[in-house]
Amino acid sequence: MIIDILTVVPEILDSPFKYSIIKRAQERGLIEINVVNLRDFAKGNYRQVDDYQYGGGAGMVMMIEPIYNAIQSLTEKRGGYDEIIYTTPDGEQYKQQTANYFSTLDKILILCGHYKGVDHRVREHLITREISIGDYVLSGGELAAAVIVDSVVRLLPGALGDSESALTDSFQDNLLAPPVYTRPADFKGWKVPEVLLSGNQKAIEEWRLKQSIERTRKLRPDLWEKLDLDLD
Ligand code: 6GU
Repeated sequence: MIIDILTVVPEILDSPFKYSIIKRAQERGLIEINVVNLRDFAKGNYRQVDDYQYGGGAGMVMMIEPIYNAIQSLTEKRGGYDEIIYTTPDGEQYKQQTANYFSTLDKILILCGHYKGVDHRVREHLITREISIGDYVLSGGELAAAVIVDSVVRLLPGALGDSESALTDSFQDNLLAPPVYTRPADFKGWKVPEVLLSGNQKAIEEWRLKQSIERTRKLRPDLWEKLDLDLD
């Protein structure tokens, strides 16, 4: 899978992909991540990428021309993208099922939003998906892009070891994951639930499912209601 990321602040993405699972996935050739500086496609001495908005108002807007040129150039180089994603707080809310879908693609481009956003013609004509990672505002789309990449890479076959299966992640079945424990079994009198030490695998699985259900009902009633609907 190829993930290209177009940004005006490539430095923000210097480190997120250098460690752990994402690093290993790159070394194994499962994924190629390229961070591209939008300014390289801007014109003039100042290589301007943003400008005042028509109609007035505070905040700069990302110009269409450098974005168009960058997307044209990258699209040609890659022979097309499966999705061109724009990160923006007013996009569709990112969910595990979106990550699952992205993980099935060969080539994606992520355009990171900045300032007041992009000239709306970019969204109308150049972008195929608009993604928000939650109902809060970030200074730019780079951290959102890193979130998307991380959530997608861990789903690629071979990215995780056997012991790290993504199938048991929270949200994969709309249930939160159960609590986990490791040694020691008793720390200052704080004990690990007895059933986990019992060796009774059936009882352990039942306990985990019950914990998942209880935690989901209590902490995420919105997921719990959806689960009820799914069972109908
Ligand atoms: Cl994708 N971008 C920005 N700037 N803020 C956000 C976001 C994205 N998702 C949630 N807040």
